[in-house]
Amino acid sequence: MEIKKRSGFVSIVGAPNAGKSTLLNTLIGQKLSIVTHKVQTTRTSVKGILIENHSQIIFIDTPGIFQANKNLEVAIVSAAMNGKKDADVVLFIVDCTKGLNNEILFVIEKLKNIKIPVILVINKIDLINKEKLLFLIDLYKDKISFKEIFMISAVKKNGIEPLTKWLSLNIPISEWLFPEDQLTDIPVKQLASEFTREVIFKYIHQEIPYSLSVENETWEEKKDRSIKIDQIIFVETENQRKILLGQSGAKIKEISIQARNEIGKFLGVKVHLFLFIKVRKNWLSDPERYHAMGLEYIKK
Ligand SMILES: Nc1nc2c(ncn2[C@@H]2O[C@H](COP(=O)(O)OP(=O)(O)OP(=O)(O)O)[C@@H](O)[C@H]2O)c(=O)[nH]1
Ligand SMILES: [Mg+2]
Repeated sequence: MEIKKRSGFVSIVGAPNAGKSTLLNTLIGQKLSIVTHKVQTTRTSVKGILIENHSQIIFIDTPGIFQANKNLEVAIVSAAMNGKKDADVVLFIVDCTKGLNNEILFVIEKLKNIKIPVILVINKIDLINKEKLLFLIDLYKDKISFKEIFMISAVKKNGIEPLTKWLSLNIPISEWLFPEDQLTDIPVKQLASEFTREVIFKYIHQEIPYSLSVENETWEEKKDRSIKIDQIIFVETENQRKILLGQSGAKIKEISIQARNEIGKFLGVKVHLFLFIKVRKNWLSDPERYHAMGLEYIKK
């Protein structure tokens, strides 16, 4: 009997910080989407492509869904909602340590009437005991009719195989939609600026990461194969610039070293990274900057 090929889109959706990007990276076995302990890390959708037997599963990591207020928040949530529109399966991921809180209920509300099959993936099971987990499954089960429920730890890579197996058998029968060797749709250069943003999220503890963006200014491949990258970090105020710089530029230096290592590791070549901080007042209401990030600017 001829085995049919399958190919389809699986949208990973959930509240902020549920572990969506961690799951994508674990599934693909490579860091494609940045991860931090803070909410609203992911701003645009990132595709990661996995081949499992005869199936090509295209995962879409989306930004967290939450009650958005500011312009940038509205744009990020809109990107998340768009991410699930074209999906063949919606993978709804919850952080089980949160129980069934308002954040999760908010996402459930958004998923209630969709026609696409929804599977529930209960994440971070390394952090709670079995009894509590069983109790939670019952709570979640009542809310939407899920096609299937999985329990995983995206960080510890537990429970991943049954999930990918199920998906490989339940996405549509189709020719593969992407070339066999393609892993992602995120351009390498964009990923490089994302790595810098990730480091800033980790090093700066104020609200600043939420009001900055990182863009590549130049990208120069040298004869010795090393790459010189200039990136601009846009902030909104002079004060934010000062915090990012640190005492005599110590902070930005630390960030730059860390980001250079991350980018170099990913590209597999030596990287010379130069970071520039620019104050651009009101960039958060400048449609151009949103387009540069791959977001749609929606006026609030
Ligand atoms: N203990 C534990 N921590 C996890 C697990 N999965 C993710 N995390 C942590 O949860 C935090 C958030 O992970 P992300 O992958 O950035 O979450 P996200 O859903 O993509 O977040 P946003 O993009 O901000 O919406 C990080 O600190 C992860 O290390 C898990 O299975 N177990
Ligand atoms: Mg994320």
